[in-house]
Amino acid sequence: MGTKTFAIIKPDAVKNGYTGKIYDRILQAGFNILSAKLLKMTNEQAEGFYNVHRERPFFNDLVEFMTSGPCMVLALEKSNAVAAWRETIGATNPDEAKENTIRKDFASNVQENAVHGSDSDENAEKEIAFFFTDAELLTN
Ligand code: IDP
Ligand code: MG
Repeated sequence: MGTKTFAIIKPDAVKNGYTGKIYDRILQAGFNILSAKLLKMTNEQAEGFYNVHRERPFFNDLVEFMTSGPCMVLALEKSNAVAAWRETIGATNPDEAKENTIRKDFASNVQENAVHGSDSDENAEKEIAFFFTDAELLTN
């Protein structure tokens, strides 16, 4: 299992003032932060990042949401990072998320669900490379 995953503190969470609280959850859960930056996604970035969802009915709304304000993108490190981070964030729909998960505590709804997490080691690598150069990632 890989040691890296990719996370986003999404525009709803930044706008609602949860950036610090979510950053704290990341550290509490034992992740090392290899890199982080605040940015406002362009349409091109959001469409590229979510390209796998292009045919889904919610795609246009998702792109509009992800470009609606600043977000924080992060490269995270931990053993079994992808599964560990998915466990920490909870189900896509906050109504189905377990207690004490980030989405349970900070998400507004199934679209504005506070955070992103990669779903596989392969996608984690691609997603990290989408937003960070190798030189921007801490090496231990
Ligand atoms: P994930 O973020 O838990 O991996 P995905 O199915 O990959 O969930 O969907 C990507 C993102 O698209 C979700 O985090 C959410 O913001 C949005 N999304 C997913 N399903 C729906 C939906 O049914 N309605 C509106 N937005 C959705
Ligand atoms: Mg996904």
